[in-house]
Amino acid sequence: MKGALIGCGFFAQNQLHAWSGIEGADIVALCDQDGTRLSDTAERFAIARTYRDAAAMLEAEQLDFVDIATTVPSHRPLVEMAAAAGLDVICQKPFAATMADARAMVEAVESAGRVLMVHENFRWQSAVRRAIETVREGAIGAPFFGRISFRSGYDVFSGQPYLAEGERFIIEDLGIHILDIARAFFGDVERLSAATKRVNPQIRGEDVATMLLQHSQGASSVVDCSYATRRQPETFPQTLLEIDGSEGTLRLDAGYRLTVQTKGGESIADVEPPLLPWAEKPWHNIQESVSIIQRHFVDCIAAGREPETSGRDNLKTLALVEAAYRSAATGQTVRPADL
Ligand code: NAD
Ligand code: 89Y
Repeated sequence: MKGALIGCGFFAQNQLHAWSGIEGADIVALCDQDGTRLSDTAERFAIARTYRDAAAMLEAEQLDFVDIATTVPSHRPLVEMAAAAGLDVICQKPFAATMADARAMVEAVESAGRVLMVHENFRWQSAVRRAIETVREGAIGAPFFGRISFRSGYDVFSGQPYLAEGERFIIEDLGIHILDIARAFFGDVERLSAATKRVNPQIRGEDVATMLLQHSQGASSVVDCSYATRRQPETFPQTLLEIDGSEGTLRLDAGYRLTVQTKGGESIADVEPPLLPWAEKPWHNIQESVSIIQRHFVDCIAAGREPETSGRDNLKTLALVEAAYRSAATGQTVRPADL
C-alpha cells in the first residue's frame, strides 16, 4: 500500500517511525503547509516527494491511503478530499470539532466505499490491551465497576503549545482517549455526568475533569483526568486501571504492574511496553501503540475488515466528549445518544 502523510508536526514523527517498521505499507509522499517542518521531516525519513498543498499532492500521486496527522480544524476538509480521491484514510484524534462534522466525514468515506480509521491509539497500548483482553476473556467475571485514571503534572504545552490556547483542553485532547478505554472495557454509555476545573492559570481550557459513566450493559465507570496533579512517581503518560468483576478484580498500577485477584489467588505481571529503537521514555507506551494501531489498519485493509477504532466507532467516543462538556456546563446528566 502506498500512503502519504499530511501534517509533519510534533506527533507525526512517531507515525513516520512506525510506518518504517510496518511491512506492506510505505509512505511515499509528505505534505505540510509549513515548508521548514516539511523539509526537515522529508530529510529525516528520506522521503523525496513533498507538497505544501494536500489537493496538489492527491492530484499528482498514485496513492492507496492517507494518514492525516494535522490538528482538528483541517480534519474535515482533508478527510473529505481523501474520500473524493477514493483513498482509505487514517485521521488523528480528536476526529472532529463537532458531531455534525464527524458524521459527515464518516459518510464521505463510507460513500466512497473506503476504510476510515481514527488514530485512537490509547486502547492499543500493550499494557492497556492486555488488561482489556483479560477482562474480555472473563478472568474477573462480569465487570461492574471501573476507574480509568490519568493524572499527571507533565508539561505537555512545550511540545504542543496549541493545547494551552483552546477553550477546551483536557477532555478533548486526553480525556477522549480515556473515555475510549472505558468504552473498550464496558461498551456503550447510557448516561454521563462531568465536573471540570482549570487549575493552571496559564492555559485557557480545563485541566481537570471527573466523569461518571453509566454503561448500557450495567457497569458504572469513573473516568478521571488531570494535568494539574503534582505527585511522585510522575506517571505520565500511563493510564491506571481498577476494574471490579463478579469473580475478582484487575488493577493496572503505576510502573505497568498488572494485578489480577480472584478466589483462586493473585497473579502479578510486569507489562511494561518494549522500548522501540526510535522511542524514548516516558512516551514509549504511546509510541508502541502507534505501531500497533497502524499495523491494525494495514491488517484490516488486507482482510476487508472494519478497524476496531473506525470512524463510525469513534462517533461514540466523540459523543462522550461532547456529553462531558455539556454536563460540566449545565450541571445535568447527559445521554450521549441524544447528541
Ligand atoms: P502540530 O501542530 O505539531 O502539527 C500539525 C502539522 O500539521 C503542522 O506542521 C501544520 O503546519 C500542519 N498542517 C495543518 N493543517 C494542514 C493542512 N491543511 N495541510 C497540510 N498541513 C497542515 O500538531 P501535533 O502536536 O503533531 O498534533 C497533531 C494531531 O495529533 C492533533 O490532533 C493531536 O491531538 C494529535 N496527537 C495525538 C496523539 C496520540 O497519542 N494519538 C498524541 C499527540 C498529538
Ligand atoms: O495530545 C495528547 C495525546 O493524544 O496524548 C497525550 C498528548 O500528547 C498530550 O495530552
